[in-house]
Amino acid sequence: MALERTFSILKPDVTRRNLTGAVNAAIEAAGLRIVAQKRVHMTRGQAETFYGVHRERPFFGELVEMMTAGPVVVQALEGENAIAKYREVMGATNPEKAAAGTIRKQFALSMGENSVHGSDAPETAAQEIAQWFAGNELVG
Ligand code: IDP
Ligand code: MG
Repeated sequence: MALERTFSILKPDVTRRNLTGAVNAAIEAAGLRIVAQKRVHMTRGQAETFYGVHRERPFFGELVEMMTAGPVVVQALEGENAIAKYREVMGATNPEKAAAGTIRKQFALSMGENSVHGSDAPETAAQEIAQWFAGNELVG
């Protein structure tokens, strides 16, 4: 299987509770390598662009508020089958439904404040990485 990259965000509920190291430990324990990482405070415009696919959903306003409420850590992760692997390590969107041992089961507070984002497909992974990182910031 080929080496793949996915895009990750440690959401404001993680930075607020000082859990960035704990979440990164779970990422690395799963065999994913953090090949780019930076802490940013998203603007409303950046959050709206990033989650544009959900613009018509009833939770969109709440989602943008939550993503801009504090700093986040944006990351690119690399590994075998990284996109599916990270979705597995993250767990279900609703933490009550997330499997034992997953990041969301361990750390998420609610459906909204669910600690992490991970890309859902190769096309979105490439777009999301390009939205946040220049080529020379990715060091595998
Ligand atoms: P995902 O993050 O597991 O891919 P998506 O359906 O793409 O889930 O939703 C994006 C994000 O929007 C979720 O991670 C969560 O933060 C938020 N979200 C999704 N559904 C709801 C909801 O019903 N209420 C509040 N926030 C939600
Ligand atoms: Mg999604």
